[in-house]
Amino acid sequence: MITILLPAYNEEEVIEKSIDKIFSALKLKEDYEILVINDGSTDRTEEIIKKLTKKYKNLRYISHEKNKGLGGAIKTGIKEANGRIIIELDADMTQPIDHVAQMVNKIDEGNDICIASRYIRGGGMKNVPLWRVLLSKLANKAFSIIYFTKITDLTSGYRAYKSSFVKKLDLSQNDFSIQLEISVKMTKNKAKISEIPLVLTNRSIGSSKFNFIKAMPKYIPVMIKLFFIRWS
Ligand SMILES: Nc1nc2c(ncn2[C@@H]2O[C@H](COP(=O)(O)OP(=O)(O)OP(=O)(O)O)[C@@H](O)[C@H]2O)c(=O)[nH]1
Ligand SMILES: [Mg+2]
Repeated sequence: MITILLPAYNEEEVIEKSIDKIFSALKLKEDYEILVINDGSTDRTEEIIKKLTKKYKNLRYISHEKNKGLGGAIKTGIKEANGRIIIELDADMTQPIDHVAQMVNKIDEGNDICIASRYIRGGGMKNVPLWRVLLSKLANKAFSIIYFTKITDLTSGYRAYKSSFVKKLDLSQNDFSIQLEISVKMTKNKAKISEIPLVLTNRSIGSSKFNFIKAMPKYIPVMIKLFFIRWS
């Protein structure tokens, strides 16, 4: 069994399309479940997912009463996932679903994590505003040096984990920095790491939950904390 983990916060415009797309396009040799973490959405996200559970028996969801943030949602998802492999994916259809089979293969080859990376050959971003491209590129370059890791895209939200490995990590971040935290802790714990190229497209449905101005000041203490964890 494989778990497709979808964190969703106020995604009423895209969540149905996203789930329909996965169930129609994803062909795996093994059973899979979609696990949606509805993170205290205040729009119709929960109502839509609930309706879809009648259509798809392999769709499960967990709702947080209040919004905990992306990290809070990912932590719940990792804990509750039944799969031997967990594939984490954004709910906004910006990442092509057809990479999943390849990522499953990478885990089956003995890797503990496979990241869909924008920064290896063949990867990139399409229609994403230039300031975000440059900022993300620069930050990830710096992260891979500071944390001395093979991972080139430490903040990618599209990745596969060997369940037993990621479930053992002690995770604490509740916001977008959870991706960085997992990347650094995987490295620290000597995980076998692999990457495949990802071409990320800009979100065309719904609205972005990433607020750079809000996120940046919170990121700095996390970066420092992770530095000490990495080198302790
Ligand atoms: N559970 C949960 N999910 C969240 C939260 N914030 C964002 N997400 C989800 O995390 C994923 C990534 O958020 P996005 O808004 O797409 O952020 P982004 O990919 O950096 O930016 P855009 O694609 O430009 O919007 C989406 O599936 C969101 O629904 C949150 O507070 N809780
Ligand atoms: Mg997105």
